[in-house]
Amino acid sequence: MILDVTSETLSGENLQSLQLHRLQETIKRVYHTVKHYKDAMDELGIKPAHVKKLSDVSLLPFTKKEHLRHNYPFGMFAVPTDQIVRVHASSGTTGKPTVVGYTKADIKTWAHLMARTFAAAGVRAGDRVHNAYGYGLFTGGLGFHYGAEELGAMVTPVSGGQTQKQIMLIKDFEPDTLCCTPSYALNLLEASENMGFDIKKSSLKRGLFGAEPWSEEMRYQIESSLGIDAIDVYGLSEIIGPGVASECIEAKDGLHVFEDHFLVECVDVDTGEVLPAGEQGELVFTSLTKQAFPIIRYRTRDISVLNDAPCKCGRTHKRMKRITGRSDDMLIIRGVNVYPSQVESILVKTENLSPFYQLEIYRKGSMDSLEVNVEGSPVLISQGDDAMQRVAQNIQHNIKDFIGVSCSINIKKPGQIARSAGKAVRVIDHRKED
Ligand code: DLL
Repeated sequence: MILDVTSETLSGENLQSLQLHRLQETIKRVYHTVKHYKDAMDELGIKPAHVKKLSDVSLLPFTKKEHLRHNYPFGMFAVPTDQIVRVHASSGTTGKPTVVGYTKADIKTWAHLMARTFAAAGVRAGDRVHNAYGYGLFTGGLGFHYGAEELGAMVTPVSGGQTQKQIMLIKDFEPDTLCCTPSYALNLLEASENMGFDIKKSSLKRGLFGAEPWSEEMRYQIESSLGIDAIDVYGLSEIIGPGVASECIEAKDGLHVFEDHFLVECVDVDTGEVLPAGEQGELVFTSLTKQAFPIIRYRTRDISVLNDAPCKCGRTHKRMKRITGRSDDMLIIRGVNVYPSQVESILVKTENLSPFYQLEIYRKGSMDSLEVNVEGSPVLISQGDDAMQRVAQNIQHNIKDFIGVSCSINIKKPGQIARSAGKAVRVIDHRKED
């Protein structure tokens, strides 16, 4: 079967009329089937018929994570539960997770979008995919799995963990495509070095990385140390899972949003006002084709910038810049806004460090303090305290210069920062423990 990607190059006018038709159908459907949406629209005096053009989407109420929590577990479903064939749930650090559901048709749509994600990254039928995203309630494992199969690739469903075994499977099965979080790619690199295996010389040609923020510098680090192309893949369970937006191998310059299935807006975090392309804000998505769990103007809390300039790959779908971080991950330290990914950019560029790091924030009295824990390379550690102190001072200086915040740096020995098989824990905010 040949993957149909014609919708990726629709002209602006054709794409917009497809989106408007799908938006109107979605609004009509949720208004009549999901109590939350009817109540929220009635409260604003909006009826489905008021949505006459695409920009009328801004008349509709936002949906927030708390609305999904209030309707736990199945209250946001737009079809009877006997039509649901799969549920996933997002991990949520506190309280109940958010539950999402899929009909058979939704699973097909998702597999199709993930097949397009693989194709955009340069994967073709017959290629071999090593899938180390976690299988389970998390959408990563099964999302990538179904997409690879839909494309006609051979998928090894390793899931996360058992890192040494994964290296053995990479050696023996000779995959060309690696799928995992960017931080886990670095774990694999470290494990292969410990096993005396040069992963750069392995069969791997590319990796599809996502599920956590990562910087351009981290991309460079992964590409140069694993000898692969590293492609950014974005999504969230509330919208469908992975398969919401993805980079193309031709440009690797922003992620194309699958606009035939999702309407994207970028809004001011504080006011909710819709921002023009080029301005940084929070991404908001409306699903256009989902049956079981349609979602209207979902506030993702993910910070990005939209770009509607043409891309050299020929796709007409808008691009979003790599995620800077989440609005709720933004640390405010003594009045300075700090995203962990900004610190990452500086650490990864510094010589003689390993890319494993963690930020800890403390409050003593009314004073916040930031501690950056980062592992030194074995070479640096062997050079002793003076050398480590020089590197620490250099990082401190760069963080103050580029981000504007003072911090202390703890250079750790290799292996002292916890490794994760999925999303890395980059921040421990001790202020929240008070
Ligand atoms: O992480 C879905 C996914 C799986 C995407 C595998 C890509 C690859 P959730 O667990 O619901 O779903 O977490 C969604 O993760 O709101 C972002 O904050 C973050 N995130 C996902 N992809 C990226 C990315 C999956 N490429 C949350 N860059 C989102 C930065 C990302 N952050």
